[in-house]
Amino acid sequence: MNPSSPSAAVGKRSRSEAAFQEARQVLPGGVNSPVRAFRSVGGNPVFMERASGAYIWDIDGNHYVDYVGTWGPAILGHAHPQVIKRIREVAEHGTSFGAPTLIETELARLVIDMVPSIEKVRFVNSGTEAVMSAIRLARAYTGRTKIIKFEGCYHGHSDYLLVKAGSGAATHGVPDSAGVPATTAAETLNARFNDLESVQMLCEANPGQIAGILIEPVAGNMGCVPPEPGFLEGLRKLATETGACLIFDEVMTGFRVAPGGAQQRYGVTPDITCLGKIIGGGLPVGAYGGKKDIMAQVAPEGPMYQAGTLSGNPLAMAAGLETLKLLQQPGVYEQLEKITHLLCREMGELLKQKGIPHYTTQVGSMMTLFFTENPVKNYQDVCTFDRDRFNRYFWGMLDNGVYLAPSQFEAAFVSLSHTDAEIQKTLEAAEQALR
Ligand code: KE4
Repeated sequence: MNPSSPSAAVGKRSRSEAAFQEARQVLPGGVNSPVRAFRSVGGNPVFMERASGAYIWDIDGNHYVDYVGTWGPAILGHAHPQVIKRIREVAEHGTSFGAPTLIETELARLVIDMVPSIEKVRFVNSGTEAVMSAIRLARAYTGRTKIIKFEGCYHGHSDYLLVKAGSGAATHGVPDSAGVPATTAAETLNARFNDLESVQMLCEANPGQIAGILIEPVAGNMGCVPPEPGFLEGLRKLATETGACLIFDEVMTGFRVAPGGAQQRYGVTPDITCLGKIIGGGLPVGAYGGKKDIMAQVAPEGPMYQAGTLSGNPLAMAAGLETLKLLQQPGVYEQLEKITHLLCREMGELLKQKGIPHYTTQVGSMMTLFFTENPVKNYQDVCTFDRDRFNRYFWGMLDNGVYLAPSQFEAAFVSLSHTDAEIQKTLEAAEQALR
């Protein structure tokens, strides 16, 4: 039990504690992805066993209203019966052949129909792979090497993108992880989210060298931070003027904030789009796509090499296809928007009553409650949050049956399975957690 957590409405978590001690013997940090280790909130992670709809159960038998949603894919709710049924049916005939299958073309056609900028798409196995490949594509297409990204945005763990602004911020980045060569990092520049001038300055300092401007059109990895009016339009204009590719990393926002992602919601068309999470319906799928003349660079059609043993495997394609089909049903996105707005409104009211400084953001069915009184427009603003208050909130919510991302720098995800009942449970938990 975390020392700062109040008495638990949820039962003990002793099996999780024991499981974590064992996992640490064989897995670095006891996990297969760092954020799961709960390091930023202190204490040890909860081991989960099953999930259904809006709920997840831990190995001690406690259950929680889930707002992590496996970091985005579970937009329908966990274990949707039609998705599970489809996975079972396809698995009976084999999971992967390493050969073309009809279902890859079917999913590709659906993605092309849904996402305005995509005329051709390549499936890969993660968001990291999608963005890594998109950068190589932008470099192949433009013949240039430098990439502009934005502080606070995360695009997976490829070397090109584990890069922060260094002393020579205007002309080169520096590694933000051990193992990333300085020479690699030097090709990546960091601008400030919602600050067009910071992008303009980098373009002027590196004339004719920018291969791509890469952005999460709605930031989700510094918490949910929407683009200010005109910001995405300004990036579009800059990319066109300078000959750089505008790359939208829609791994999180794709099929989340609108059927056609952020590019549909905000009416700004990128040159290359990266997808992940929801597109796999909970199985490992990523994708990158764009106009035919850009995608013509991709092998075997063109000179840019990219490959993958399990890319387009029928099992993952089936999960993604079934998920996207279900998302196309009438009223789905209105329902997601409505229930998420209810959550934001009611939580805001509660914090106001308690006199707790906060700033809430929502785009579609992703949202973040920031424990800061300042408006949040970029990464620097997020960093003003009250860490102790957040950590007490996190553990209080967990102890009262609500599972949140263990970091202020993450978004919460609402699914089609979240109803008024789950919002009510969340408010009751918050009433306890925010005492
Ligand atoms: P994956 O390689 O984790 O599938 O995708 C990387 C990625 C790329 N782009 C965006 C916008 C992303 O949000 C992500 C991954 N998101 C994190 C959560 N913020 C995944 C959770 C984790 O790293 O364990």
